[in-house]
Amino acid sequence: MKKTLLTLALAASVGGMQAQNQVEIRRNQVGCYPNQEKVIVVEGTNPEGKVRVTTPKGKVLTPQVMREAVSPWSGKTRYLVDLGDLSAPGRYQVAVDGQSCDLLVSKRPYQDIAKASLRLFYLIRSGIAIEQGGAYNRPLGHPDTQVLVHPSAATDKRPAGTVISSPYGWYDAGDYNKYVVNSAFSIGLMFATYEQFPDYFARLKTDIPESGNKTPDLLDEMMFNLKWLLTMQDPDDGGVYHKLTTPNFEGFVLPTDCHQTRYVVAKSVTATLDFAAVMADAARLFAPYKKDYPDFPAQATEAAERAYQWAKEHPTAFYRQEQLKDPAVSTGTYGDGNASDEFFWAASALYRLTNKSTYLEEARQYQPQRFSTPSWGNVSALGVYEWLADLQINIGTNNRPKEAQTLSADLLVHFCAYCEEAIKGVETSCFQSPYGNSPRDFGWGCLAEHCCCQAMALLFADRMLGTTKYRPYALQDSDYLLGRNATGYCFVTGFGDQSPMHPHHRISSADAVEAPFPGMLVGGPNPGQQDKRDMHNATYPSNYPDESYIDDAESYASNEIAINWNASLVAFLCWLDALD
Ligand code: 9MR
Ligand code: 9MR
Repeated sequence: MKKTLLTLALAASVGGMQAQNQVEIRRNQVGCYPNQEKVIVVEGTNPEGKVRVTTPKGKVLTPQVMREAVSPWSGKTRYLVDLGDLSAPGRYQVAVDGQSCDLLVSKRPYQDIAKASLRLFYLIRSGIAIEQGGAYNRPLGHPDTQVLVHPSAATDKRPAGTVISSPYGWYDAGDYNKYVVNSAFSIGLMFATYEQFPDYFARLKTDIPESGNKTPDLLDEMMFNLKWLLTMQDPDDGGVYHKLTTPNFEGFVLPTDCHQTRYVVAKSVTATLDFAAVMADAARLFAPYKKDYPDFPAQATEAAERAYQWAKEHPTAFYRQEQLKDPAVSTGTYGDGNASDEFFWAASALYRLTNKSTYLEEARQYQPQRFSTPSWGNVSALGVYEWLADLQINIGTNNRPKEAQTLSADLLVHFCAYCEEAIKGVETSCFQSPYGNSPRDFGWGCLAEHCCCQAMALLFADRMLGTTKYRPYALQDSDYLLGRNATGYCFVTGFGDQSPMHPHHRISSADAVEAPFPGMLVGGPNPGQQDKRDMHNATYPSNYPDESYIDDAESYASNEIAINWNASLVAFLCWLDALD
């Protein structure tokens, strides 16, 4: 809809007034656990003596201001109020100066959102008709049964223009392409949580076509993408195409209205190693599900080992999109000029699968010297998680040689150092959370890469150490994500009372349903604003790092959705939900 000058001017003046007078209450809009700290953040007034909490039974409480915090970026003063011990489940009403909101306390506040975060992957499946999506049902689009080999990927046996079939898999994000790096990373991240809670996932049903079989729905969902990934390996040499893509991004149309030719392009060392790692994990994790997937573990093992071998022989085959021609390609790059972390993850996963000492040696060779949260561009944390899980299983046994034990122990030390560092700033933070206190916490995809992945790491640390020390901090990150932040958004679609309605997501924009798919995590505040020049109808409301977010479909740098980001949401929220 085009906005007239008058409405824009009105909005600006109202916005200006709001900035001065409006009292805002920021809180987790989804819900809290009974035994969790319950802090709200008030902006626009000093709420001392003005906060009223009405319990589900009608009792009125008057909590005090705990502290005030001045934003290092905007200079805004905010007041943190600890609502106290609201441990009885139910809906509490919170009022400050004429503003009010509710706060839900529940034994499993994240049950629905955790499930929706995983079910989202069903809704973004490509190459099949969506028939269990309710209002979001749609006919088959992107069959990908006739994909061309791009000149950059040509070999003697598969010259340019060869037609291959490469169906299924998830759409990457707001766009319709399928990228190996991001696909493998996303599955690997969800596998890390799956491995910790197989019983929880055995019970978690997401209402997908495979829900009736003997395999957990999470694994079935992963299989939908793994099937596609297998087709991305060149059967002749074991190398893996970097992506399956149109030359240019499609318009904001439905899958059935997309008509550009799709190509598989150059093989890359990073895609091939991520493929090797995730296939190795999948071979191991699917082994108990022979009834549904009898041949898969052997097939995945062979695919993983061949891919790894190709990568060893092509260690500098980095993806260079600018070199592609006939046609040139302008879609997402997932480019990365350093494969050490991919070698580390792949060697680690292959060692766990095969017990071959060569993989242990390679993993040691590429061992990272510090822990950084997992992202598509730095997958070393997925390697670390392999070793932490391996340690859990094999500790106190003679199953592992000394070198493997030392490696796990070293990585655990770095990992704990990271977690201690992560929680340092909470007492003085603006929103009572470990996430969001450094300018580096904000950027493209930050809510996933920095918020969810940090929180998941904290939960993992508790599990390794047998403590509950880090859990409150992880919960604080969920509070931030779900509304207790500078924008007031609960950043997951379909949840909370102010959540994104206009994500940069082609299907949600082009379909007839007003609400976007539920359960999608948006990228989040991004002061880089790399989309500014492409935005014609909207402007960022602020340049402050933590407020540089706009719920507008034009904003791909702050409001897109993506499989790796949703994977972090699954990994984090399912972990929390599984704990209780
Ligand atoms: O829709 C595209 C999105 O998926 C990507 O993340 C983003 C950055 O590569 O690009 C989007 O496409 C835009 C393109 O880059 C520039 N022209 C406008 C396109 C749609 O907004
Ligand atoms: O998640 C990616 C982010 O880290 C990069 O900064 C950005 C620009 O290269 O690309 C993001 O990935 C996009 C991908 O290239 C295409 N599909 C949409 C992805 C999410 O925006």
